[in-house]
Amino acid sequence: MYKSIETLLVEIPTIRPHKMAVATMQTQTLVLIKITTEDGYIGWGEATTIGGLGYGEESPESIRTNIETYFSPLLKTLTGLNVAQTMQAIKRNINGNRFAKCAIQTALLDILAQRLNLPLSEVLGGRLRDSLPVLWVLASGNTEKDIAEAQKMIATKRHNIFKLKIGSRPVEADVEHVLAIKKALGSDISIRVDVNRAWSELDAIKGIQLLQDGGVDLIEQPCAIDNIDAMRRLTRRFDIAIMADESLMGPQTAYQLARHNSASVFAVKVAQSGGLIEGCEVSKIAKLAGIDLYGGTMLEGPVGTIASAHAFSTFDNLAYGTELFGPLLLTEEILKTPLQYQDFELKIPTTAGLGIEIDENKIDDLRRK
Ligand code: MUC
Ligand code: MG
Repeated sequence: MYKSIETLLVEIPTIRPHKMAVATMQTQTLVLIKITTEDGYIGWGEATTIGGLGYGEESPESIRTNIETYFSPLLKTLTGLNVAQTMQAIKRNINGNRFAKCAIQTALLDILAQRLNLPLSEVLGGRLRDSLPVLWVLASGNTEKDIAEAQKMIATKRHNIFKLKIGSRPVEADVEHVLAIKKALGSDISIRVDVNRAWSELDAIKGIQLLQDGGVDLIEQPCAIDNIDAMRRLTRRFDIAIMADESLMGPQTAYQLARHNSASVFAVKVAQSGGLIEGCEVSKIAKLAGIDLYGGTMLEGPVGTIASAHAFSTFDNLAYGTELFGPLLLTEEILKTPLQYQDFELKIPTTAGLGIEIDENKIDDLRRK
């Protein structure tokens, strides 16, 4: 049934250095999966991560090795199964590897949706919207540059919500940086911060108080991944939204975070969840627990971005919008027709499958040989 499963590492420089507490990116390594069926369908998926092993426990190289060594031979033995049965067989045989599982599931759903001649969102239960709000992340590392970048985004109607990457400087210096940007952009512009788990609980108490007083709207992943007790205490202590990002690794952790009241918002990421379907499950857990939703990214290129958009389009409340801007951070386009960003939103394609056309020549030029 499956003729080939290819894993491509595609290197694309970013438009400027992207500075986070966990890594500074100058290039993004897209991990793309291409599945070709015996009857001629092609499905694409993406398993991109951030900063090699700087962000998570899977690297582009480990993802490719694991797909080529374990997933691909197994997939070729699985015939006559639907997507759910295929993923069940994969999960029974392969532990962990959420990013690879997500990419493979995406490619299989892309193929299924093409067979049904439906947009992928319909296979996931049905879209509730045709476009999604998208914020921009200011991470140049320089306050003046960040302000100029944000002002340009607002003037061109690309983004009017901003997330700032902090956590690599002392708390006071970070707070000064954030509040200078907040003041320059004005009270109508929503500013959020992502600490990428850099703070101790005491740092967090100090930083969050100052940021809350300064009019910031949301604090993302202030403390360590496993420290969900600190996240609970911070969520309870402050009025400002506290969002779980790295601590959220699929439905099981979503349930634990919800059960312990350790976040008021979930950043749903399809790769971190282990698949589009699992990302939708995380959204259901949040809904039942009264937790708000935000559509997150692992700074994927257009494949993972649009796959995420199809999944997020099925969420009935996305109170904090999305950060599906990954392709806009890259200097090269790998689609024949770029994704459409306009009026602060990303349009979700209405054609079959993912609804994108990959420029395979471009990928061939950029891929690691
Ligand atoms: C993260 O931690 O949120 C998402 C946007 C961005 O700039 O970095 C990523 C990772
Ligand atoms: Mg984050």
